[in-house]
Amino acid sequence: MAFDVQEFKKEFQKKFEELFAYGYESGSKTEQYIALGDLVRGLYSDDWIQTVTDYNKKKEKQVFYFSMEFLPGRMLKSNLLNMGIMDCVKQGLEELGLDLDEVARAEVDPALGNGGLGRLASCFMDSIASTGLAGNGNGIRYRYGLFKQKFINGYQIELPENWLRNRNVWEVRKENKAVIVRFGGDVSFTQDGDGKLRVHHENTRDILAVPYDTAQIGYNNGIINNLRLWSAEIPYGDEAHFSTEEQREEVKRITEVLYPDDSNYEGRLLRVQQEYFFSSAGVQSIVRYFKQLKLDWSLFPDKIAIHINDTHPTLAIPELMRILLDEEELTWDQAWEITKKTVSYTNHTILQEAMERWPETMISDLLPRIYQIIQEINRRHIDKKMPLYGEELTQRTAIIANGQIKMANLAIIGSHSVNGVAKLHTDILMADTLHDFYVMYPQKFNNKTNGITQRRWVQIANENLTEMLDETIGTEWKSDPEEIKVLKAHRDNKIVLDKLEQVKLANKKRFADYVLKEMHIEIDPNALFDVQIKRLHAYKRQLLNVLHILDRYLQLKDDPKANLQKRVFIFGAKAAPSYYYAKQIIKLINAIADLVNNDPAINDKIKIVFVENYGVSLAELIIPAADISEQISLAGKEASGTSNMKLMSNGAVTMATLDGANVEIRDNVGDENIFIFGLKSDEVQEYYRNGVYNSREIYEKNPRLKRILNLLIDGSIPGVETEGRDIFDSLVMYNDEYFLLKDFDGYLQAQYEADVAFSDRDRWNRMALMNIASSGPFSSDYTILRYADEIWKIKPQS
Ligand code: 26M
Repeated sequence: MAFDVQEFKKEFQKKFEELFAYGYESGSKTEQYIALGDLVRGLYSDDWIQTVTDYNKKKEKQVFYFSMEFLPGRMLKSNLLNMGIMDCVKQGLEELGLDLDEVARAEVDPALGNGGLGRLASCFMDSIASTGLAGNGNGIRYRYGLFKQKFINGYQIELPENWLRNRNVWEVRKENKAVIVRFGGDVSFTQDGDGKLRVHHENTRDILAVPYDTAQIGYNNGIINNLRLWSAEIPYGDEAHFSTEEQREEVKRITEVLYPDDSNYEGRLLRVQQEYFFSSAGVQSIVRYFKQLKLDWSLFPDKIAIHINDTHPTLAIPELMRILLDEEELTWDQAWEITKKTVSYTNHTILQEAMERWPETMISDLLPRIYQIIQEINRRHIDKKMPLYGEELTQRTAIIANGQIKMANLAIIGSHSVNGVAKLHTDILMADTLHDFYVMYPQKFNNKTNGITQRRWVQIANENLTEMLDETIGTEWKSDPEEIKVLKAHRDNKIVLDKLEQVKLANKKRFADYVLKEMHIEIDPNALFDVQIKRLHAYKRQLLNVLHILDRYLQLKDDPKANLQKRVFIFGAKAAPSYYYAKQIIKLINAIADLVNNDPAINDKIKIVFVENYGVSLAELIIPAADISEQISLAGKEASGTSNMKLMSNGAVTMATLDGANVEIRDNVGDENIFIFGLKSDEVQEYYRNGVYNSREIYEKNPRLKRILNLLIDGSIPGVETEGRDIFDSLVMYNDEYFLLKDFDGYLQAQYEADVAFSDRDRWNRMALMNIASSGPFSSDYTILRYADEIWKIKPQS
């Protein structure tokens, strides 16, 4: 983008004065940020309009990525980077006496997602624009994002996250693009003169869906796509139907707050309202766009792809059917062909408790017409498959059973593609979780291993590494992430390895400063930084990490001079507010942190840092500072993981079970550059099947482990009387559902091997280098190009 520093300075000052009617010097950081954001938005508006105009003119096929969650992180720097004006703006601000990083920190991080699934959606939005694909996001503009986490006396407390407290400079409200979403009402049919059956849907409760659009800027390519988030409002001129405060509240409630669960489904009416609200609004605006192209309906799938991120937007399927049948008067067979060809679905979990199933009566009351359509889809499915696959298998694939509607079944039957998010995950879906469907529709199943965007996770989060890479291998890797592999040629180059060590050290110092300032804990940047950052869940086994820490603690208690590698254990994790056990683990970790961090006998050999309110912004600070990446879920449980990829790209060495995408990471980086331990997925399956696992026996027979576990119940850790007992019981008395005790020995061994490796600086730096150099294939750019090529059938714009 043509733009020079002097011009920028003038424009910035002008913009600031226009907005705030005084000079920028006297403004707050927030005001400076708003002025800068506003200016930047003005700079890309032409390209934004141009991109949309081009797509429309060329009638290019477009993908619409439907997701209940997006976790974009702060957008200022990523917009500057992708527009190619980062350096210019940085220098201009500097000349005005301002620091870009400080100004950027004034942006509120929009936490409109829970974790992996939401962040993946945002990496994908960046990659879709950056690879030059015509794509759009479709989601919800929650008034409140994921709760803000606080620790009080070591317990997690949830506070509302009012992310819109300052002006959101990136969004554009588009009232003229609003649509009506209808709930409830009565459905009736009449036979008209022309012999056609007409559907009448009356007495509905009508909600206005107003879109807020945010630009998704491609990397140095002039392409700007759109992320559309919908907000629920009272329809204009319909105030009569919403005369009571209660009625008005009900409307607002629909897009008020993000559900803070990422693994446990609950059949809540409000949740399904949210799901239908944004699915319907999205489908309606797509149909409106398609109609303006004036093409035959049969061409719909040639112009539109709708991708559903997990089952949350599955109602897009019956909604598209409804519009094609009732409003556009296509036949069932025409509508069904179009719908199937248009929709594709990604599965993100095999945990049974996370599978969405809605009570039939809830859907029939809330969405009577949609319910009829689901019934008809189900009826036809059963009729068609029964003669081919027999009663039993066919019934297991039914959408409606036992008074429940199974969303995954609807998503698979109503789409042409079903994908998992890592090779192992997809294999498990085909062989196990979704095996019945795999028998019926083998051609629908495919794998798309997740990816991340190195633009945010390396270029923005890790400027030190970026600079070092540019000096060492040039800048190719920035536009073609695979090119980072040429770094491998420097694996034995002592100068490069030392530089890499300096980069890591600088990042560790930056994090140490944060920890000192915000948490008043002093940590040594020369210690090994051991990082586990992800939602708190039993299957992710943060508790296994804790058992390892306690093992070190006991060694140092026995012998304060024990020759152990100095480590800082870093945790970031939110627990779902209703997930009692996860919250107990948070309390336990905080209690152990208090104990260990303040025990002089430990001599600072162990420090534990559990950051409050982990999210995208904190990830950007922690990941560049990590030495070890903890990816220790029970094999077969973590669909993919993506923090594993972010940490690897920043030179952390992975400590992992063979789960999710860890398998592919190992394949790429090689056994000598990763620490693998623990049960394999098929071994876990076998234990579940034959039921011979006995954790109590391991406890009794392993004195080292027994001593650790006893710490939980003998008062050694102050403040965790009930938590210690409950957690002990889950492991010893209730047979340790996630096999922590079984994997304990292997984990310890791998950890002590890591100590040895870390103490050999050249060896460790080489491992870090090999991880960075092997991370290219995990770019979401490649993932997205595979979605585009194999599922969506759309091509990058030239
Ligand atoms: C469902 C119903 C009600 C309320 C919330 C939910 C819900 C929300 C988010 C369920 C699951 C949600 O996310 C699951 C998730 O984040 N899965 C992760 O997806 C990542 C991207 O594919 C993977 O890398 C992780 O392994 C997987 O756990």
